[in-house]
Amino acid sequence: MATTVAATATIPSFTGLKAGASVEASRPVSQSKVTPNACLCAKASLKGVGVAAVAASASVMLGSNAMAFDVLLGSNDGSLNFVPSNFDVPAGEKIVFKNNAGFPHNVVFDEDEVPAGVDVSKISMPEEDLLNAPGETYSVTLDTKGTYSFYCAPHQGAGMVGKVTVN
Ligand SMILES: [Cu+2]
Repeated sequence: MATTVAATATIPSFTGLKAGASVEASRPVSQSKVTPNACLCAKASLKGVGVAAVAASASVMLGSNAMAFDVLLGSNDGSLNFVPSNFDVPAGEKIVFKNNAGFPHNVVFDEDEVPAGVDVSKISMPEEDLLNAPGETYSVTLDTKGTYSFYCAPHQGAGMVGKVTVN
């Protein structure tokens, strides 16, 4: 497990080093062939591209955070329910279910109470899968408009059910 994580973590820095090395290697060649003024221009435009790329990735991250709708699994007083249990989201907005209290929980969509053509197996957690740790999340994005009912398999009998309307 630790080995896998370490291997994955080295990939981005290796890519970064490679990109940096190729930029450095190309500089002496262009400097020897062009006037000092043109060289300054090339450096300035390279800098501009870097800033633009950083700005673009930052706005993408902000956008995805702003778009998420959060639902707590278990209320703060420990009762077994979704908070909120009945809500609306725009189509395509990410819904993030977050373990809060009284876990383990999960999120299963009711195959009889979703819009026609929606495959519940693609939007549900498997009934036997559970969120066990505090703060653990399950995210789903619903693209088809309509009303969906869902429940927590271990606590459905205790009334841990919910409804989302996608519009
Ligand atoms: Cu539950």
